Amino acid sequence: MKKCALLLVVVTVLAFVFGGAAFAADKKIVVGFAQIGAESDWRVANTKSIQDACAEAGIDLRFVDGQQKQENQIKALRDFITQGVDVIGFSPVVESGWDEVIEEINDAGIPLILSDRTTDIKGDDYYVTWMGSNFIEEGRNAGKWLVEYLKKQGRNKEQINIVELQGTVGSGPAIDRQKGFVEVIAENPNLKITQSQTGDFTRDLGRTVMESFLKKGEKIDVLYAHNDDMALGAIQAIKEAGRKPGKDIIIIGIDGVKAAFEAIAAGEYNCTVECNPLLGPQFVDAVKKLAAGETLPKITYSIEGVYDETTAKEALPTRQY
Ligand code: GZL
Repeated sequence: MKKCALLLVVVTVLAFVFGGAAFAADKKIVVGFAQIGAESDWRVANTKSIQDACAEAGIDLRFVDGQQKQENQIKALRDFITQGVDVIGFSPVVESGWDEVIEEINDAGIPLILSDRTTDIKGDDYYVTWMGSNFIEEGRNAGKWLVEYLKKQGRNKEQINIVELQGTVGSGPAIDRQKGFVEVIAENPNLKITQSQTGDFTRDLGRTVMESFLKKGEKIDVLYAHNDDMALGAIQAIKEAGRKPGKDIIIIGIDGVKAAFEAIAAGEYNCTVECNPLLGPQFVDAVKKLAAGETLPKITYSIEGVYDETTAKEALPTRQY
């Protein structure tokens, strides 16, 4: 018996010394996941995907909802270290402010999987793998769709005023979706962003900020929202202002949630750029590969589409989130 115990200690020490995690062969894999919150339909679908995939794989998932507060996520990460979980999964609510706790995770020798959002920490040796979307590409796709749509409408010479609902200030998707969109419209001098403010990725704030945009009384031709939830909230404000969403004001959002497809089918929304939240199976696959000692790719991008009134209605029955 003593020999087995000694062997187990040696294996565990070696695993930590060589920076590997010590997955005990005879027990369930324990994963700590620090989620951002439940701020949008996208996030709710993302959480369900991770929880369902972990349950199906028999993984012991310690799941914490950070309620969109960085301090809650940092506390959860520290708790996972204390619990000695095998793997930590994490979607950082904003890009900065993680250096200290990430160092503690690395010092504890617990492998870190980034899912969805990223941090501004330099280099990529602090995490094992990252899976999610190319947010700059999503912003570019939104801009490209708008340029094409205006061309088809014969409005590519008209001065077009765009209002923008940004995501959570300082978050990867907000920074990069703005970057990608601005890159495309900069090539079209008739397109101008006249008002831009954060709606923090929520419907409520999307509605109230859109109300304030409308109250200014300036010409508004397009709404570009960094997620569908803010756009869906803004649609309420547009209707309350006696305007026709999808007609008087062209509306473009990102995520591809079911409610956006339904709004497009109803003629109240024009385009949604897909951002796949169903990362659970990919996340579990990465955990299993880690436990098997396999190496993982640093980055895995989701494959995503762009949907508008020509495609959304047909795709609606197949949508999973
Ligand atoms: C994008 C994700 C964003 C969604 C929002 O990958 O981080 O957060 O676009 C969600 O709906 O709140």
